Amino acid sequence: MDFILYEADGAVATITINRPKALNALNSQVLDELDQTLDAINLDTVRCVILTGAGDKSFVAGADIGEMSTLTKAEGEAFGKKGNDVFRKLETLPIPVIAAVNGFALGGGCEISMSCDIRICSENAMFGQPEVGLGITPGFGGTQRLARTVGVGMAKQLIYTARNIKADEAYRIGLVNAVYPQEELMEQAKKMASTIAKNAPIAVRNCKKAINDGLQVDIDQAIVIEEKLFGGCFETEDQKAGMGNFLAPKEQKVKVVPFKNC
Ligand code: DAK
Repeated sequence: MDFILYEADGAVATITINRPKALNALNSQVLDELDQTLDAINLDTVRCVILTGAGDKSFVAGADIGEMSTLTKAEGEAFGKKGNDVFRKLETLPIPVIAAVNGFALGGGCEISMSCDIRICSENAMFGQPEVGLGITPGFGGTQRLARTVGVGMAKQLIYTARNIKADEAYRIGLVNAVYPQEELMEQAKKMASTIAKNAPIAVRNCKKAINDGLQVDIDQAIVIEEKLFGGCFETEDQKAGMGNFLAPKEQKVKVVPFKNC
C-alpha cells in the first residue's frame, strides 16, 4: 500500500493515513486502501483500532481538493459514495475505533474522525468543515454526524461559517473527549485502546452496536435493540468468565479476566 500503514500490536491495531506531503488528504487511492485495510483486520485477535495521520502537523486535511476540482456531477457523486461507504465501514466496524487526531482535521478529516467511536486530539489539532467556502457541502457525512455529535445549533454554526476551531474549543463543545500534548497523544490512545481491549470483547462489540443502532430509531425500538444484544452476551464464555470471576472466592479472583472472545 502506498498511503496506509497498518500495525497490529496484540489486541490493538493502528491504522495511519500516510500521505504527509498532502497533509494526508483523502484521494481515491487513500480511500481504496483504507477500505482494503478495514476488510483485512483480523477480528479474532484485534479488539480495538486507533486511526491517526502521519507526521505531526495533520490528521487529515480533507478530501483531495486537486482531485475533486475537475469532477463532473456524476463523478462527484461517485467520489462522495466511495468516501461514505468507507466511512460507514469504519463506523460499523464491530470493534471500537479511536481517532487520535494529531493536527488538521478539516472537511473529510473532521468527517472521518466522526466516523470513529471516540476522538482524542493533540493540542495543535484544528477541526472544521470548510466546504461552503469551496462551493460544496460537506460530502462525507459532515452535515449528519456533526449535528449528532455536537448538537444541531453548533453544527449549523460551524458548517455555515466554515470556521475552524482549535483543540480547546473542540473539547468544550464535545467534539473530542480529551486533549493531550502532541508527544503524548499516541501513548494515551494506546492506553485507552488497551483498556478497552482488556474488557469482554463480545460485550464491547454489543455495546457499540447497541449505541449505534439505537441512535437511529425511537426509544421503544432502541430498548429492544439493547435487550437483544444484552441477551446475546449470555451463554458466551466471556459472560461465564466475567461473572464467574466476580462470584469466585476472594483468593481465586483474578485482576484481569482472560476473555476469549467466544
Ligand atoms: N487536498 C489536496 N491537497 C492538500 C489539501 C487538500 N485538502 N490540504 C493540503 N494539501 C496540500 C497542499 O496543496 C500542499 O501541497 P504542495 O503545494 O506542497 O504540493 C501541502 O498539502 C501542504 O499544504 P499547505 O502548504 O497549504 O500547508 P499550510 O500549513 O500552509 O496550510 C492547511 C495547511 C490545512 C490550512 C491548508 O493546506 C488548507 O487549507 N488545506 C485545505 C483544507 C480544506 O479546505 N479541507 C477541506 C477539503 S474539502 C463530497 C465528498 C467529499 C467532500 C465534499 C463533497 N462529495 C463528492 C459529495 C469533502 C470535502 C473536503 O474535505
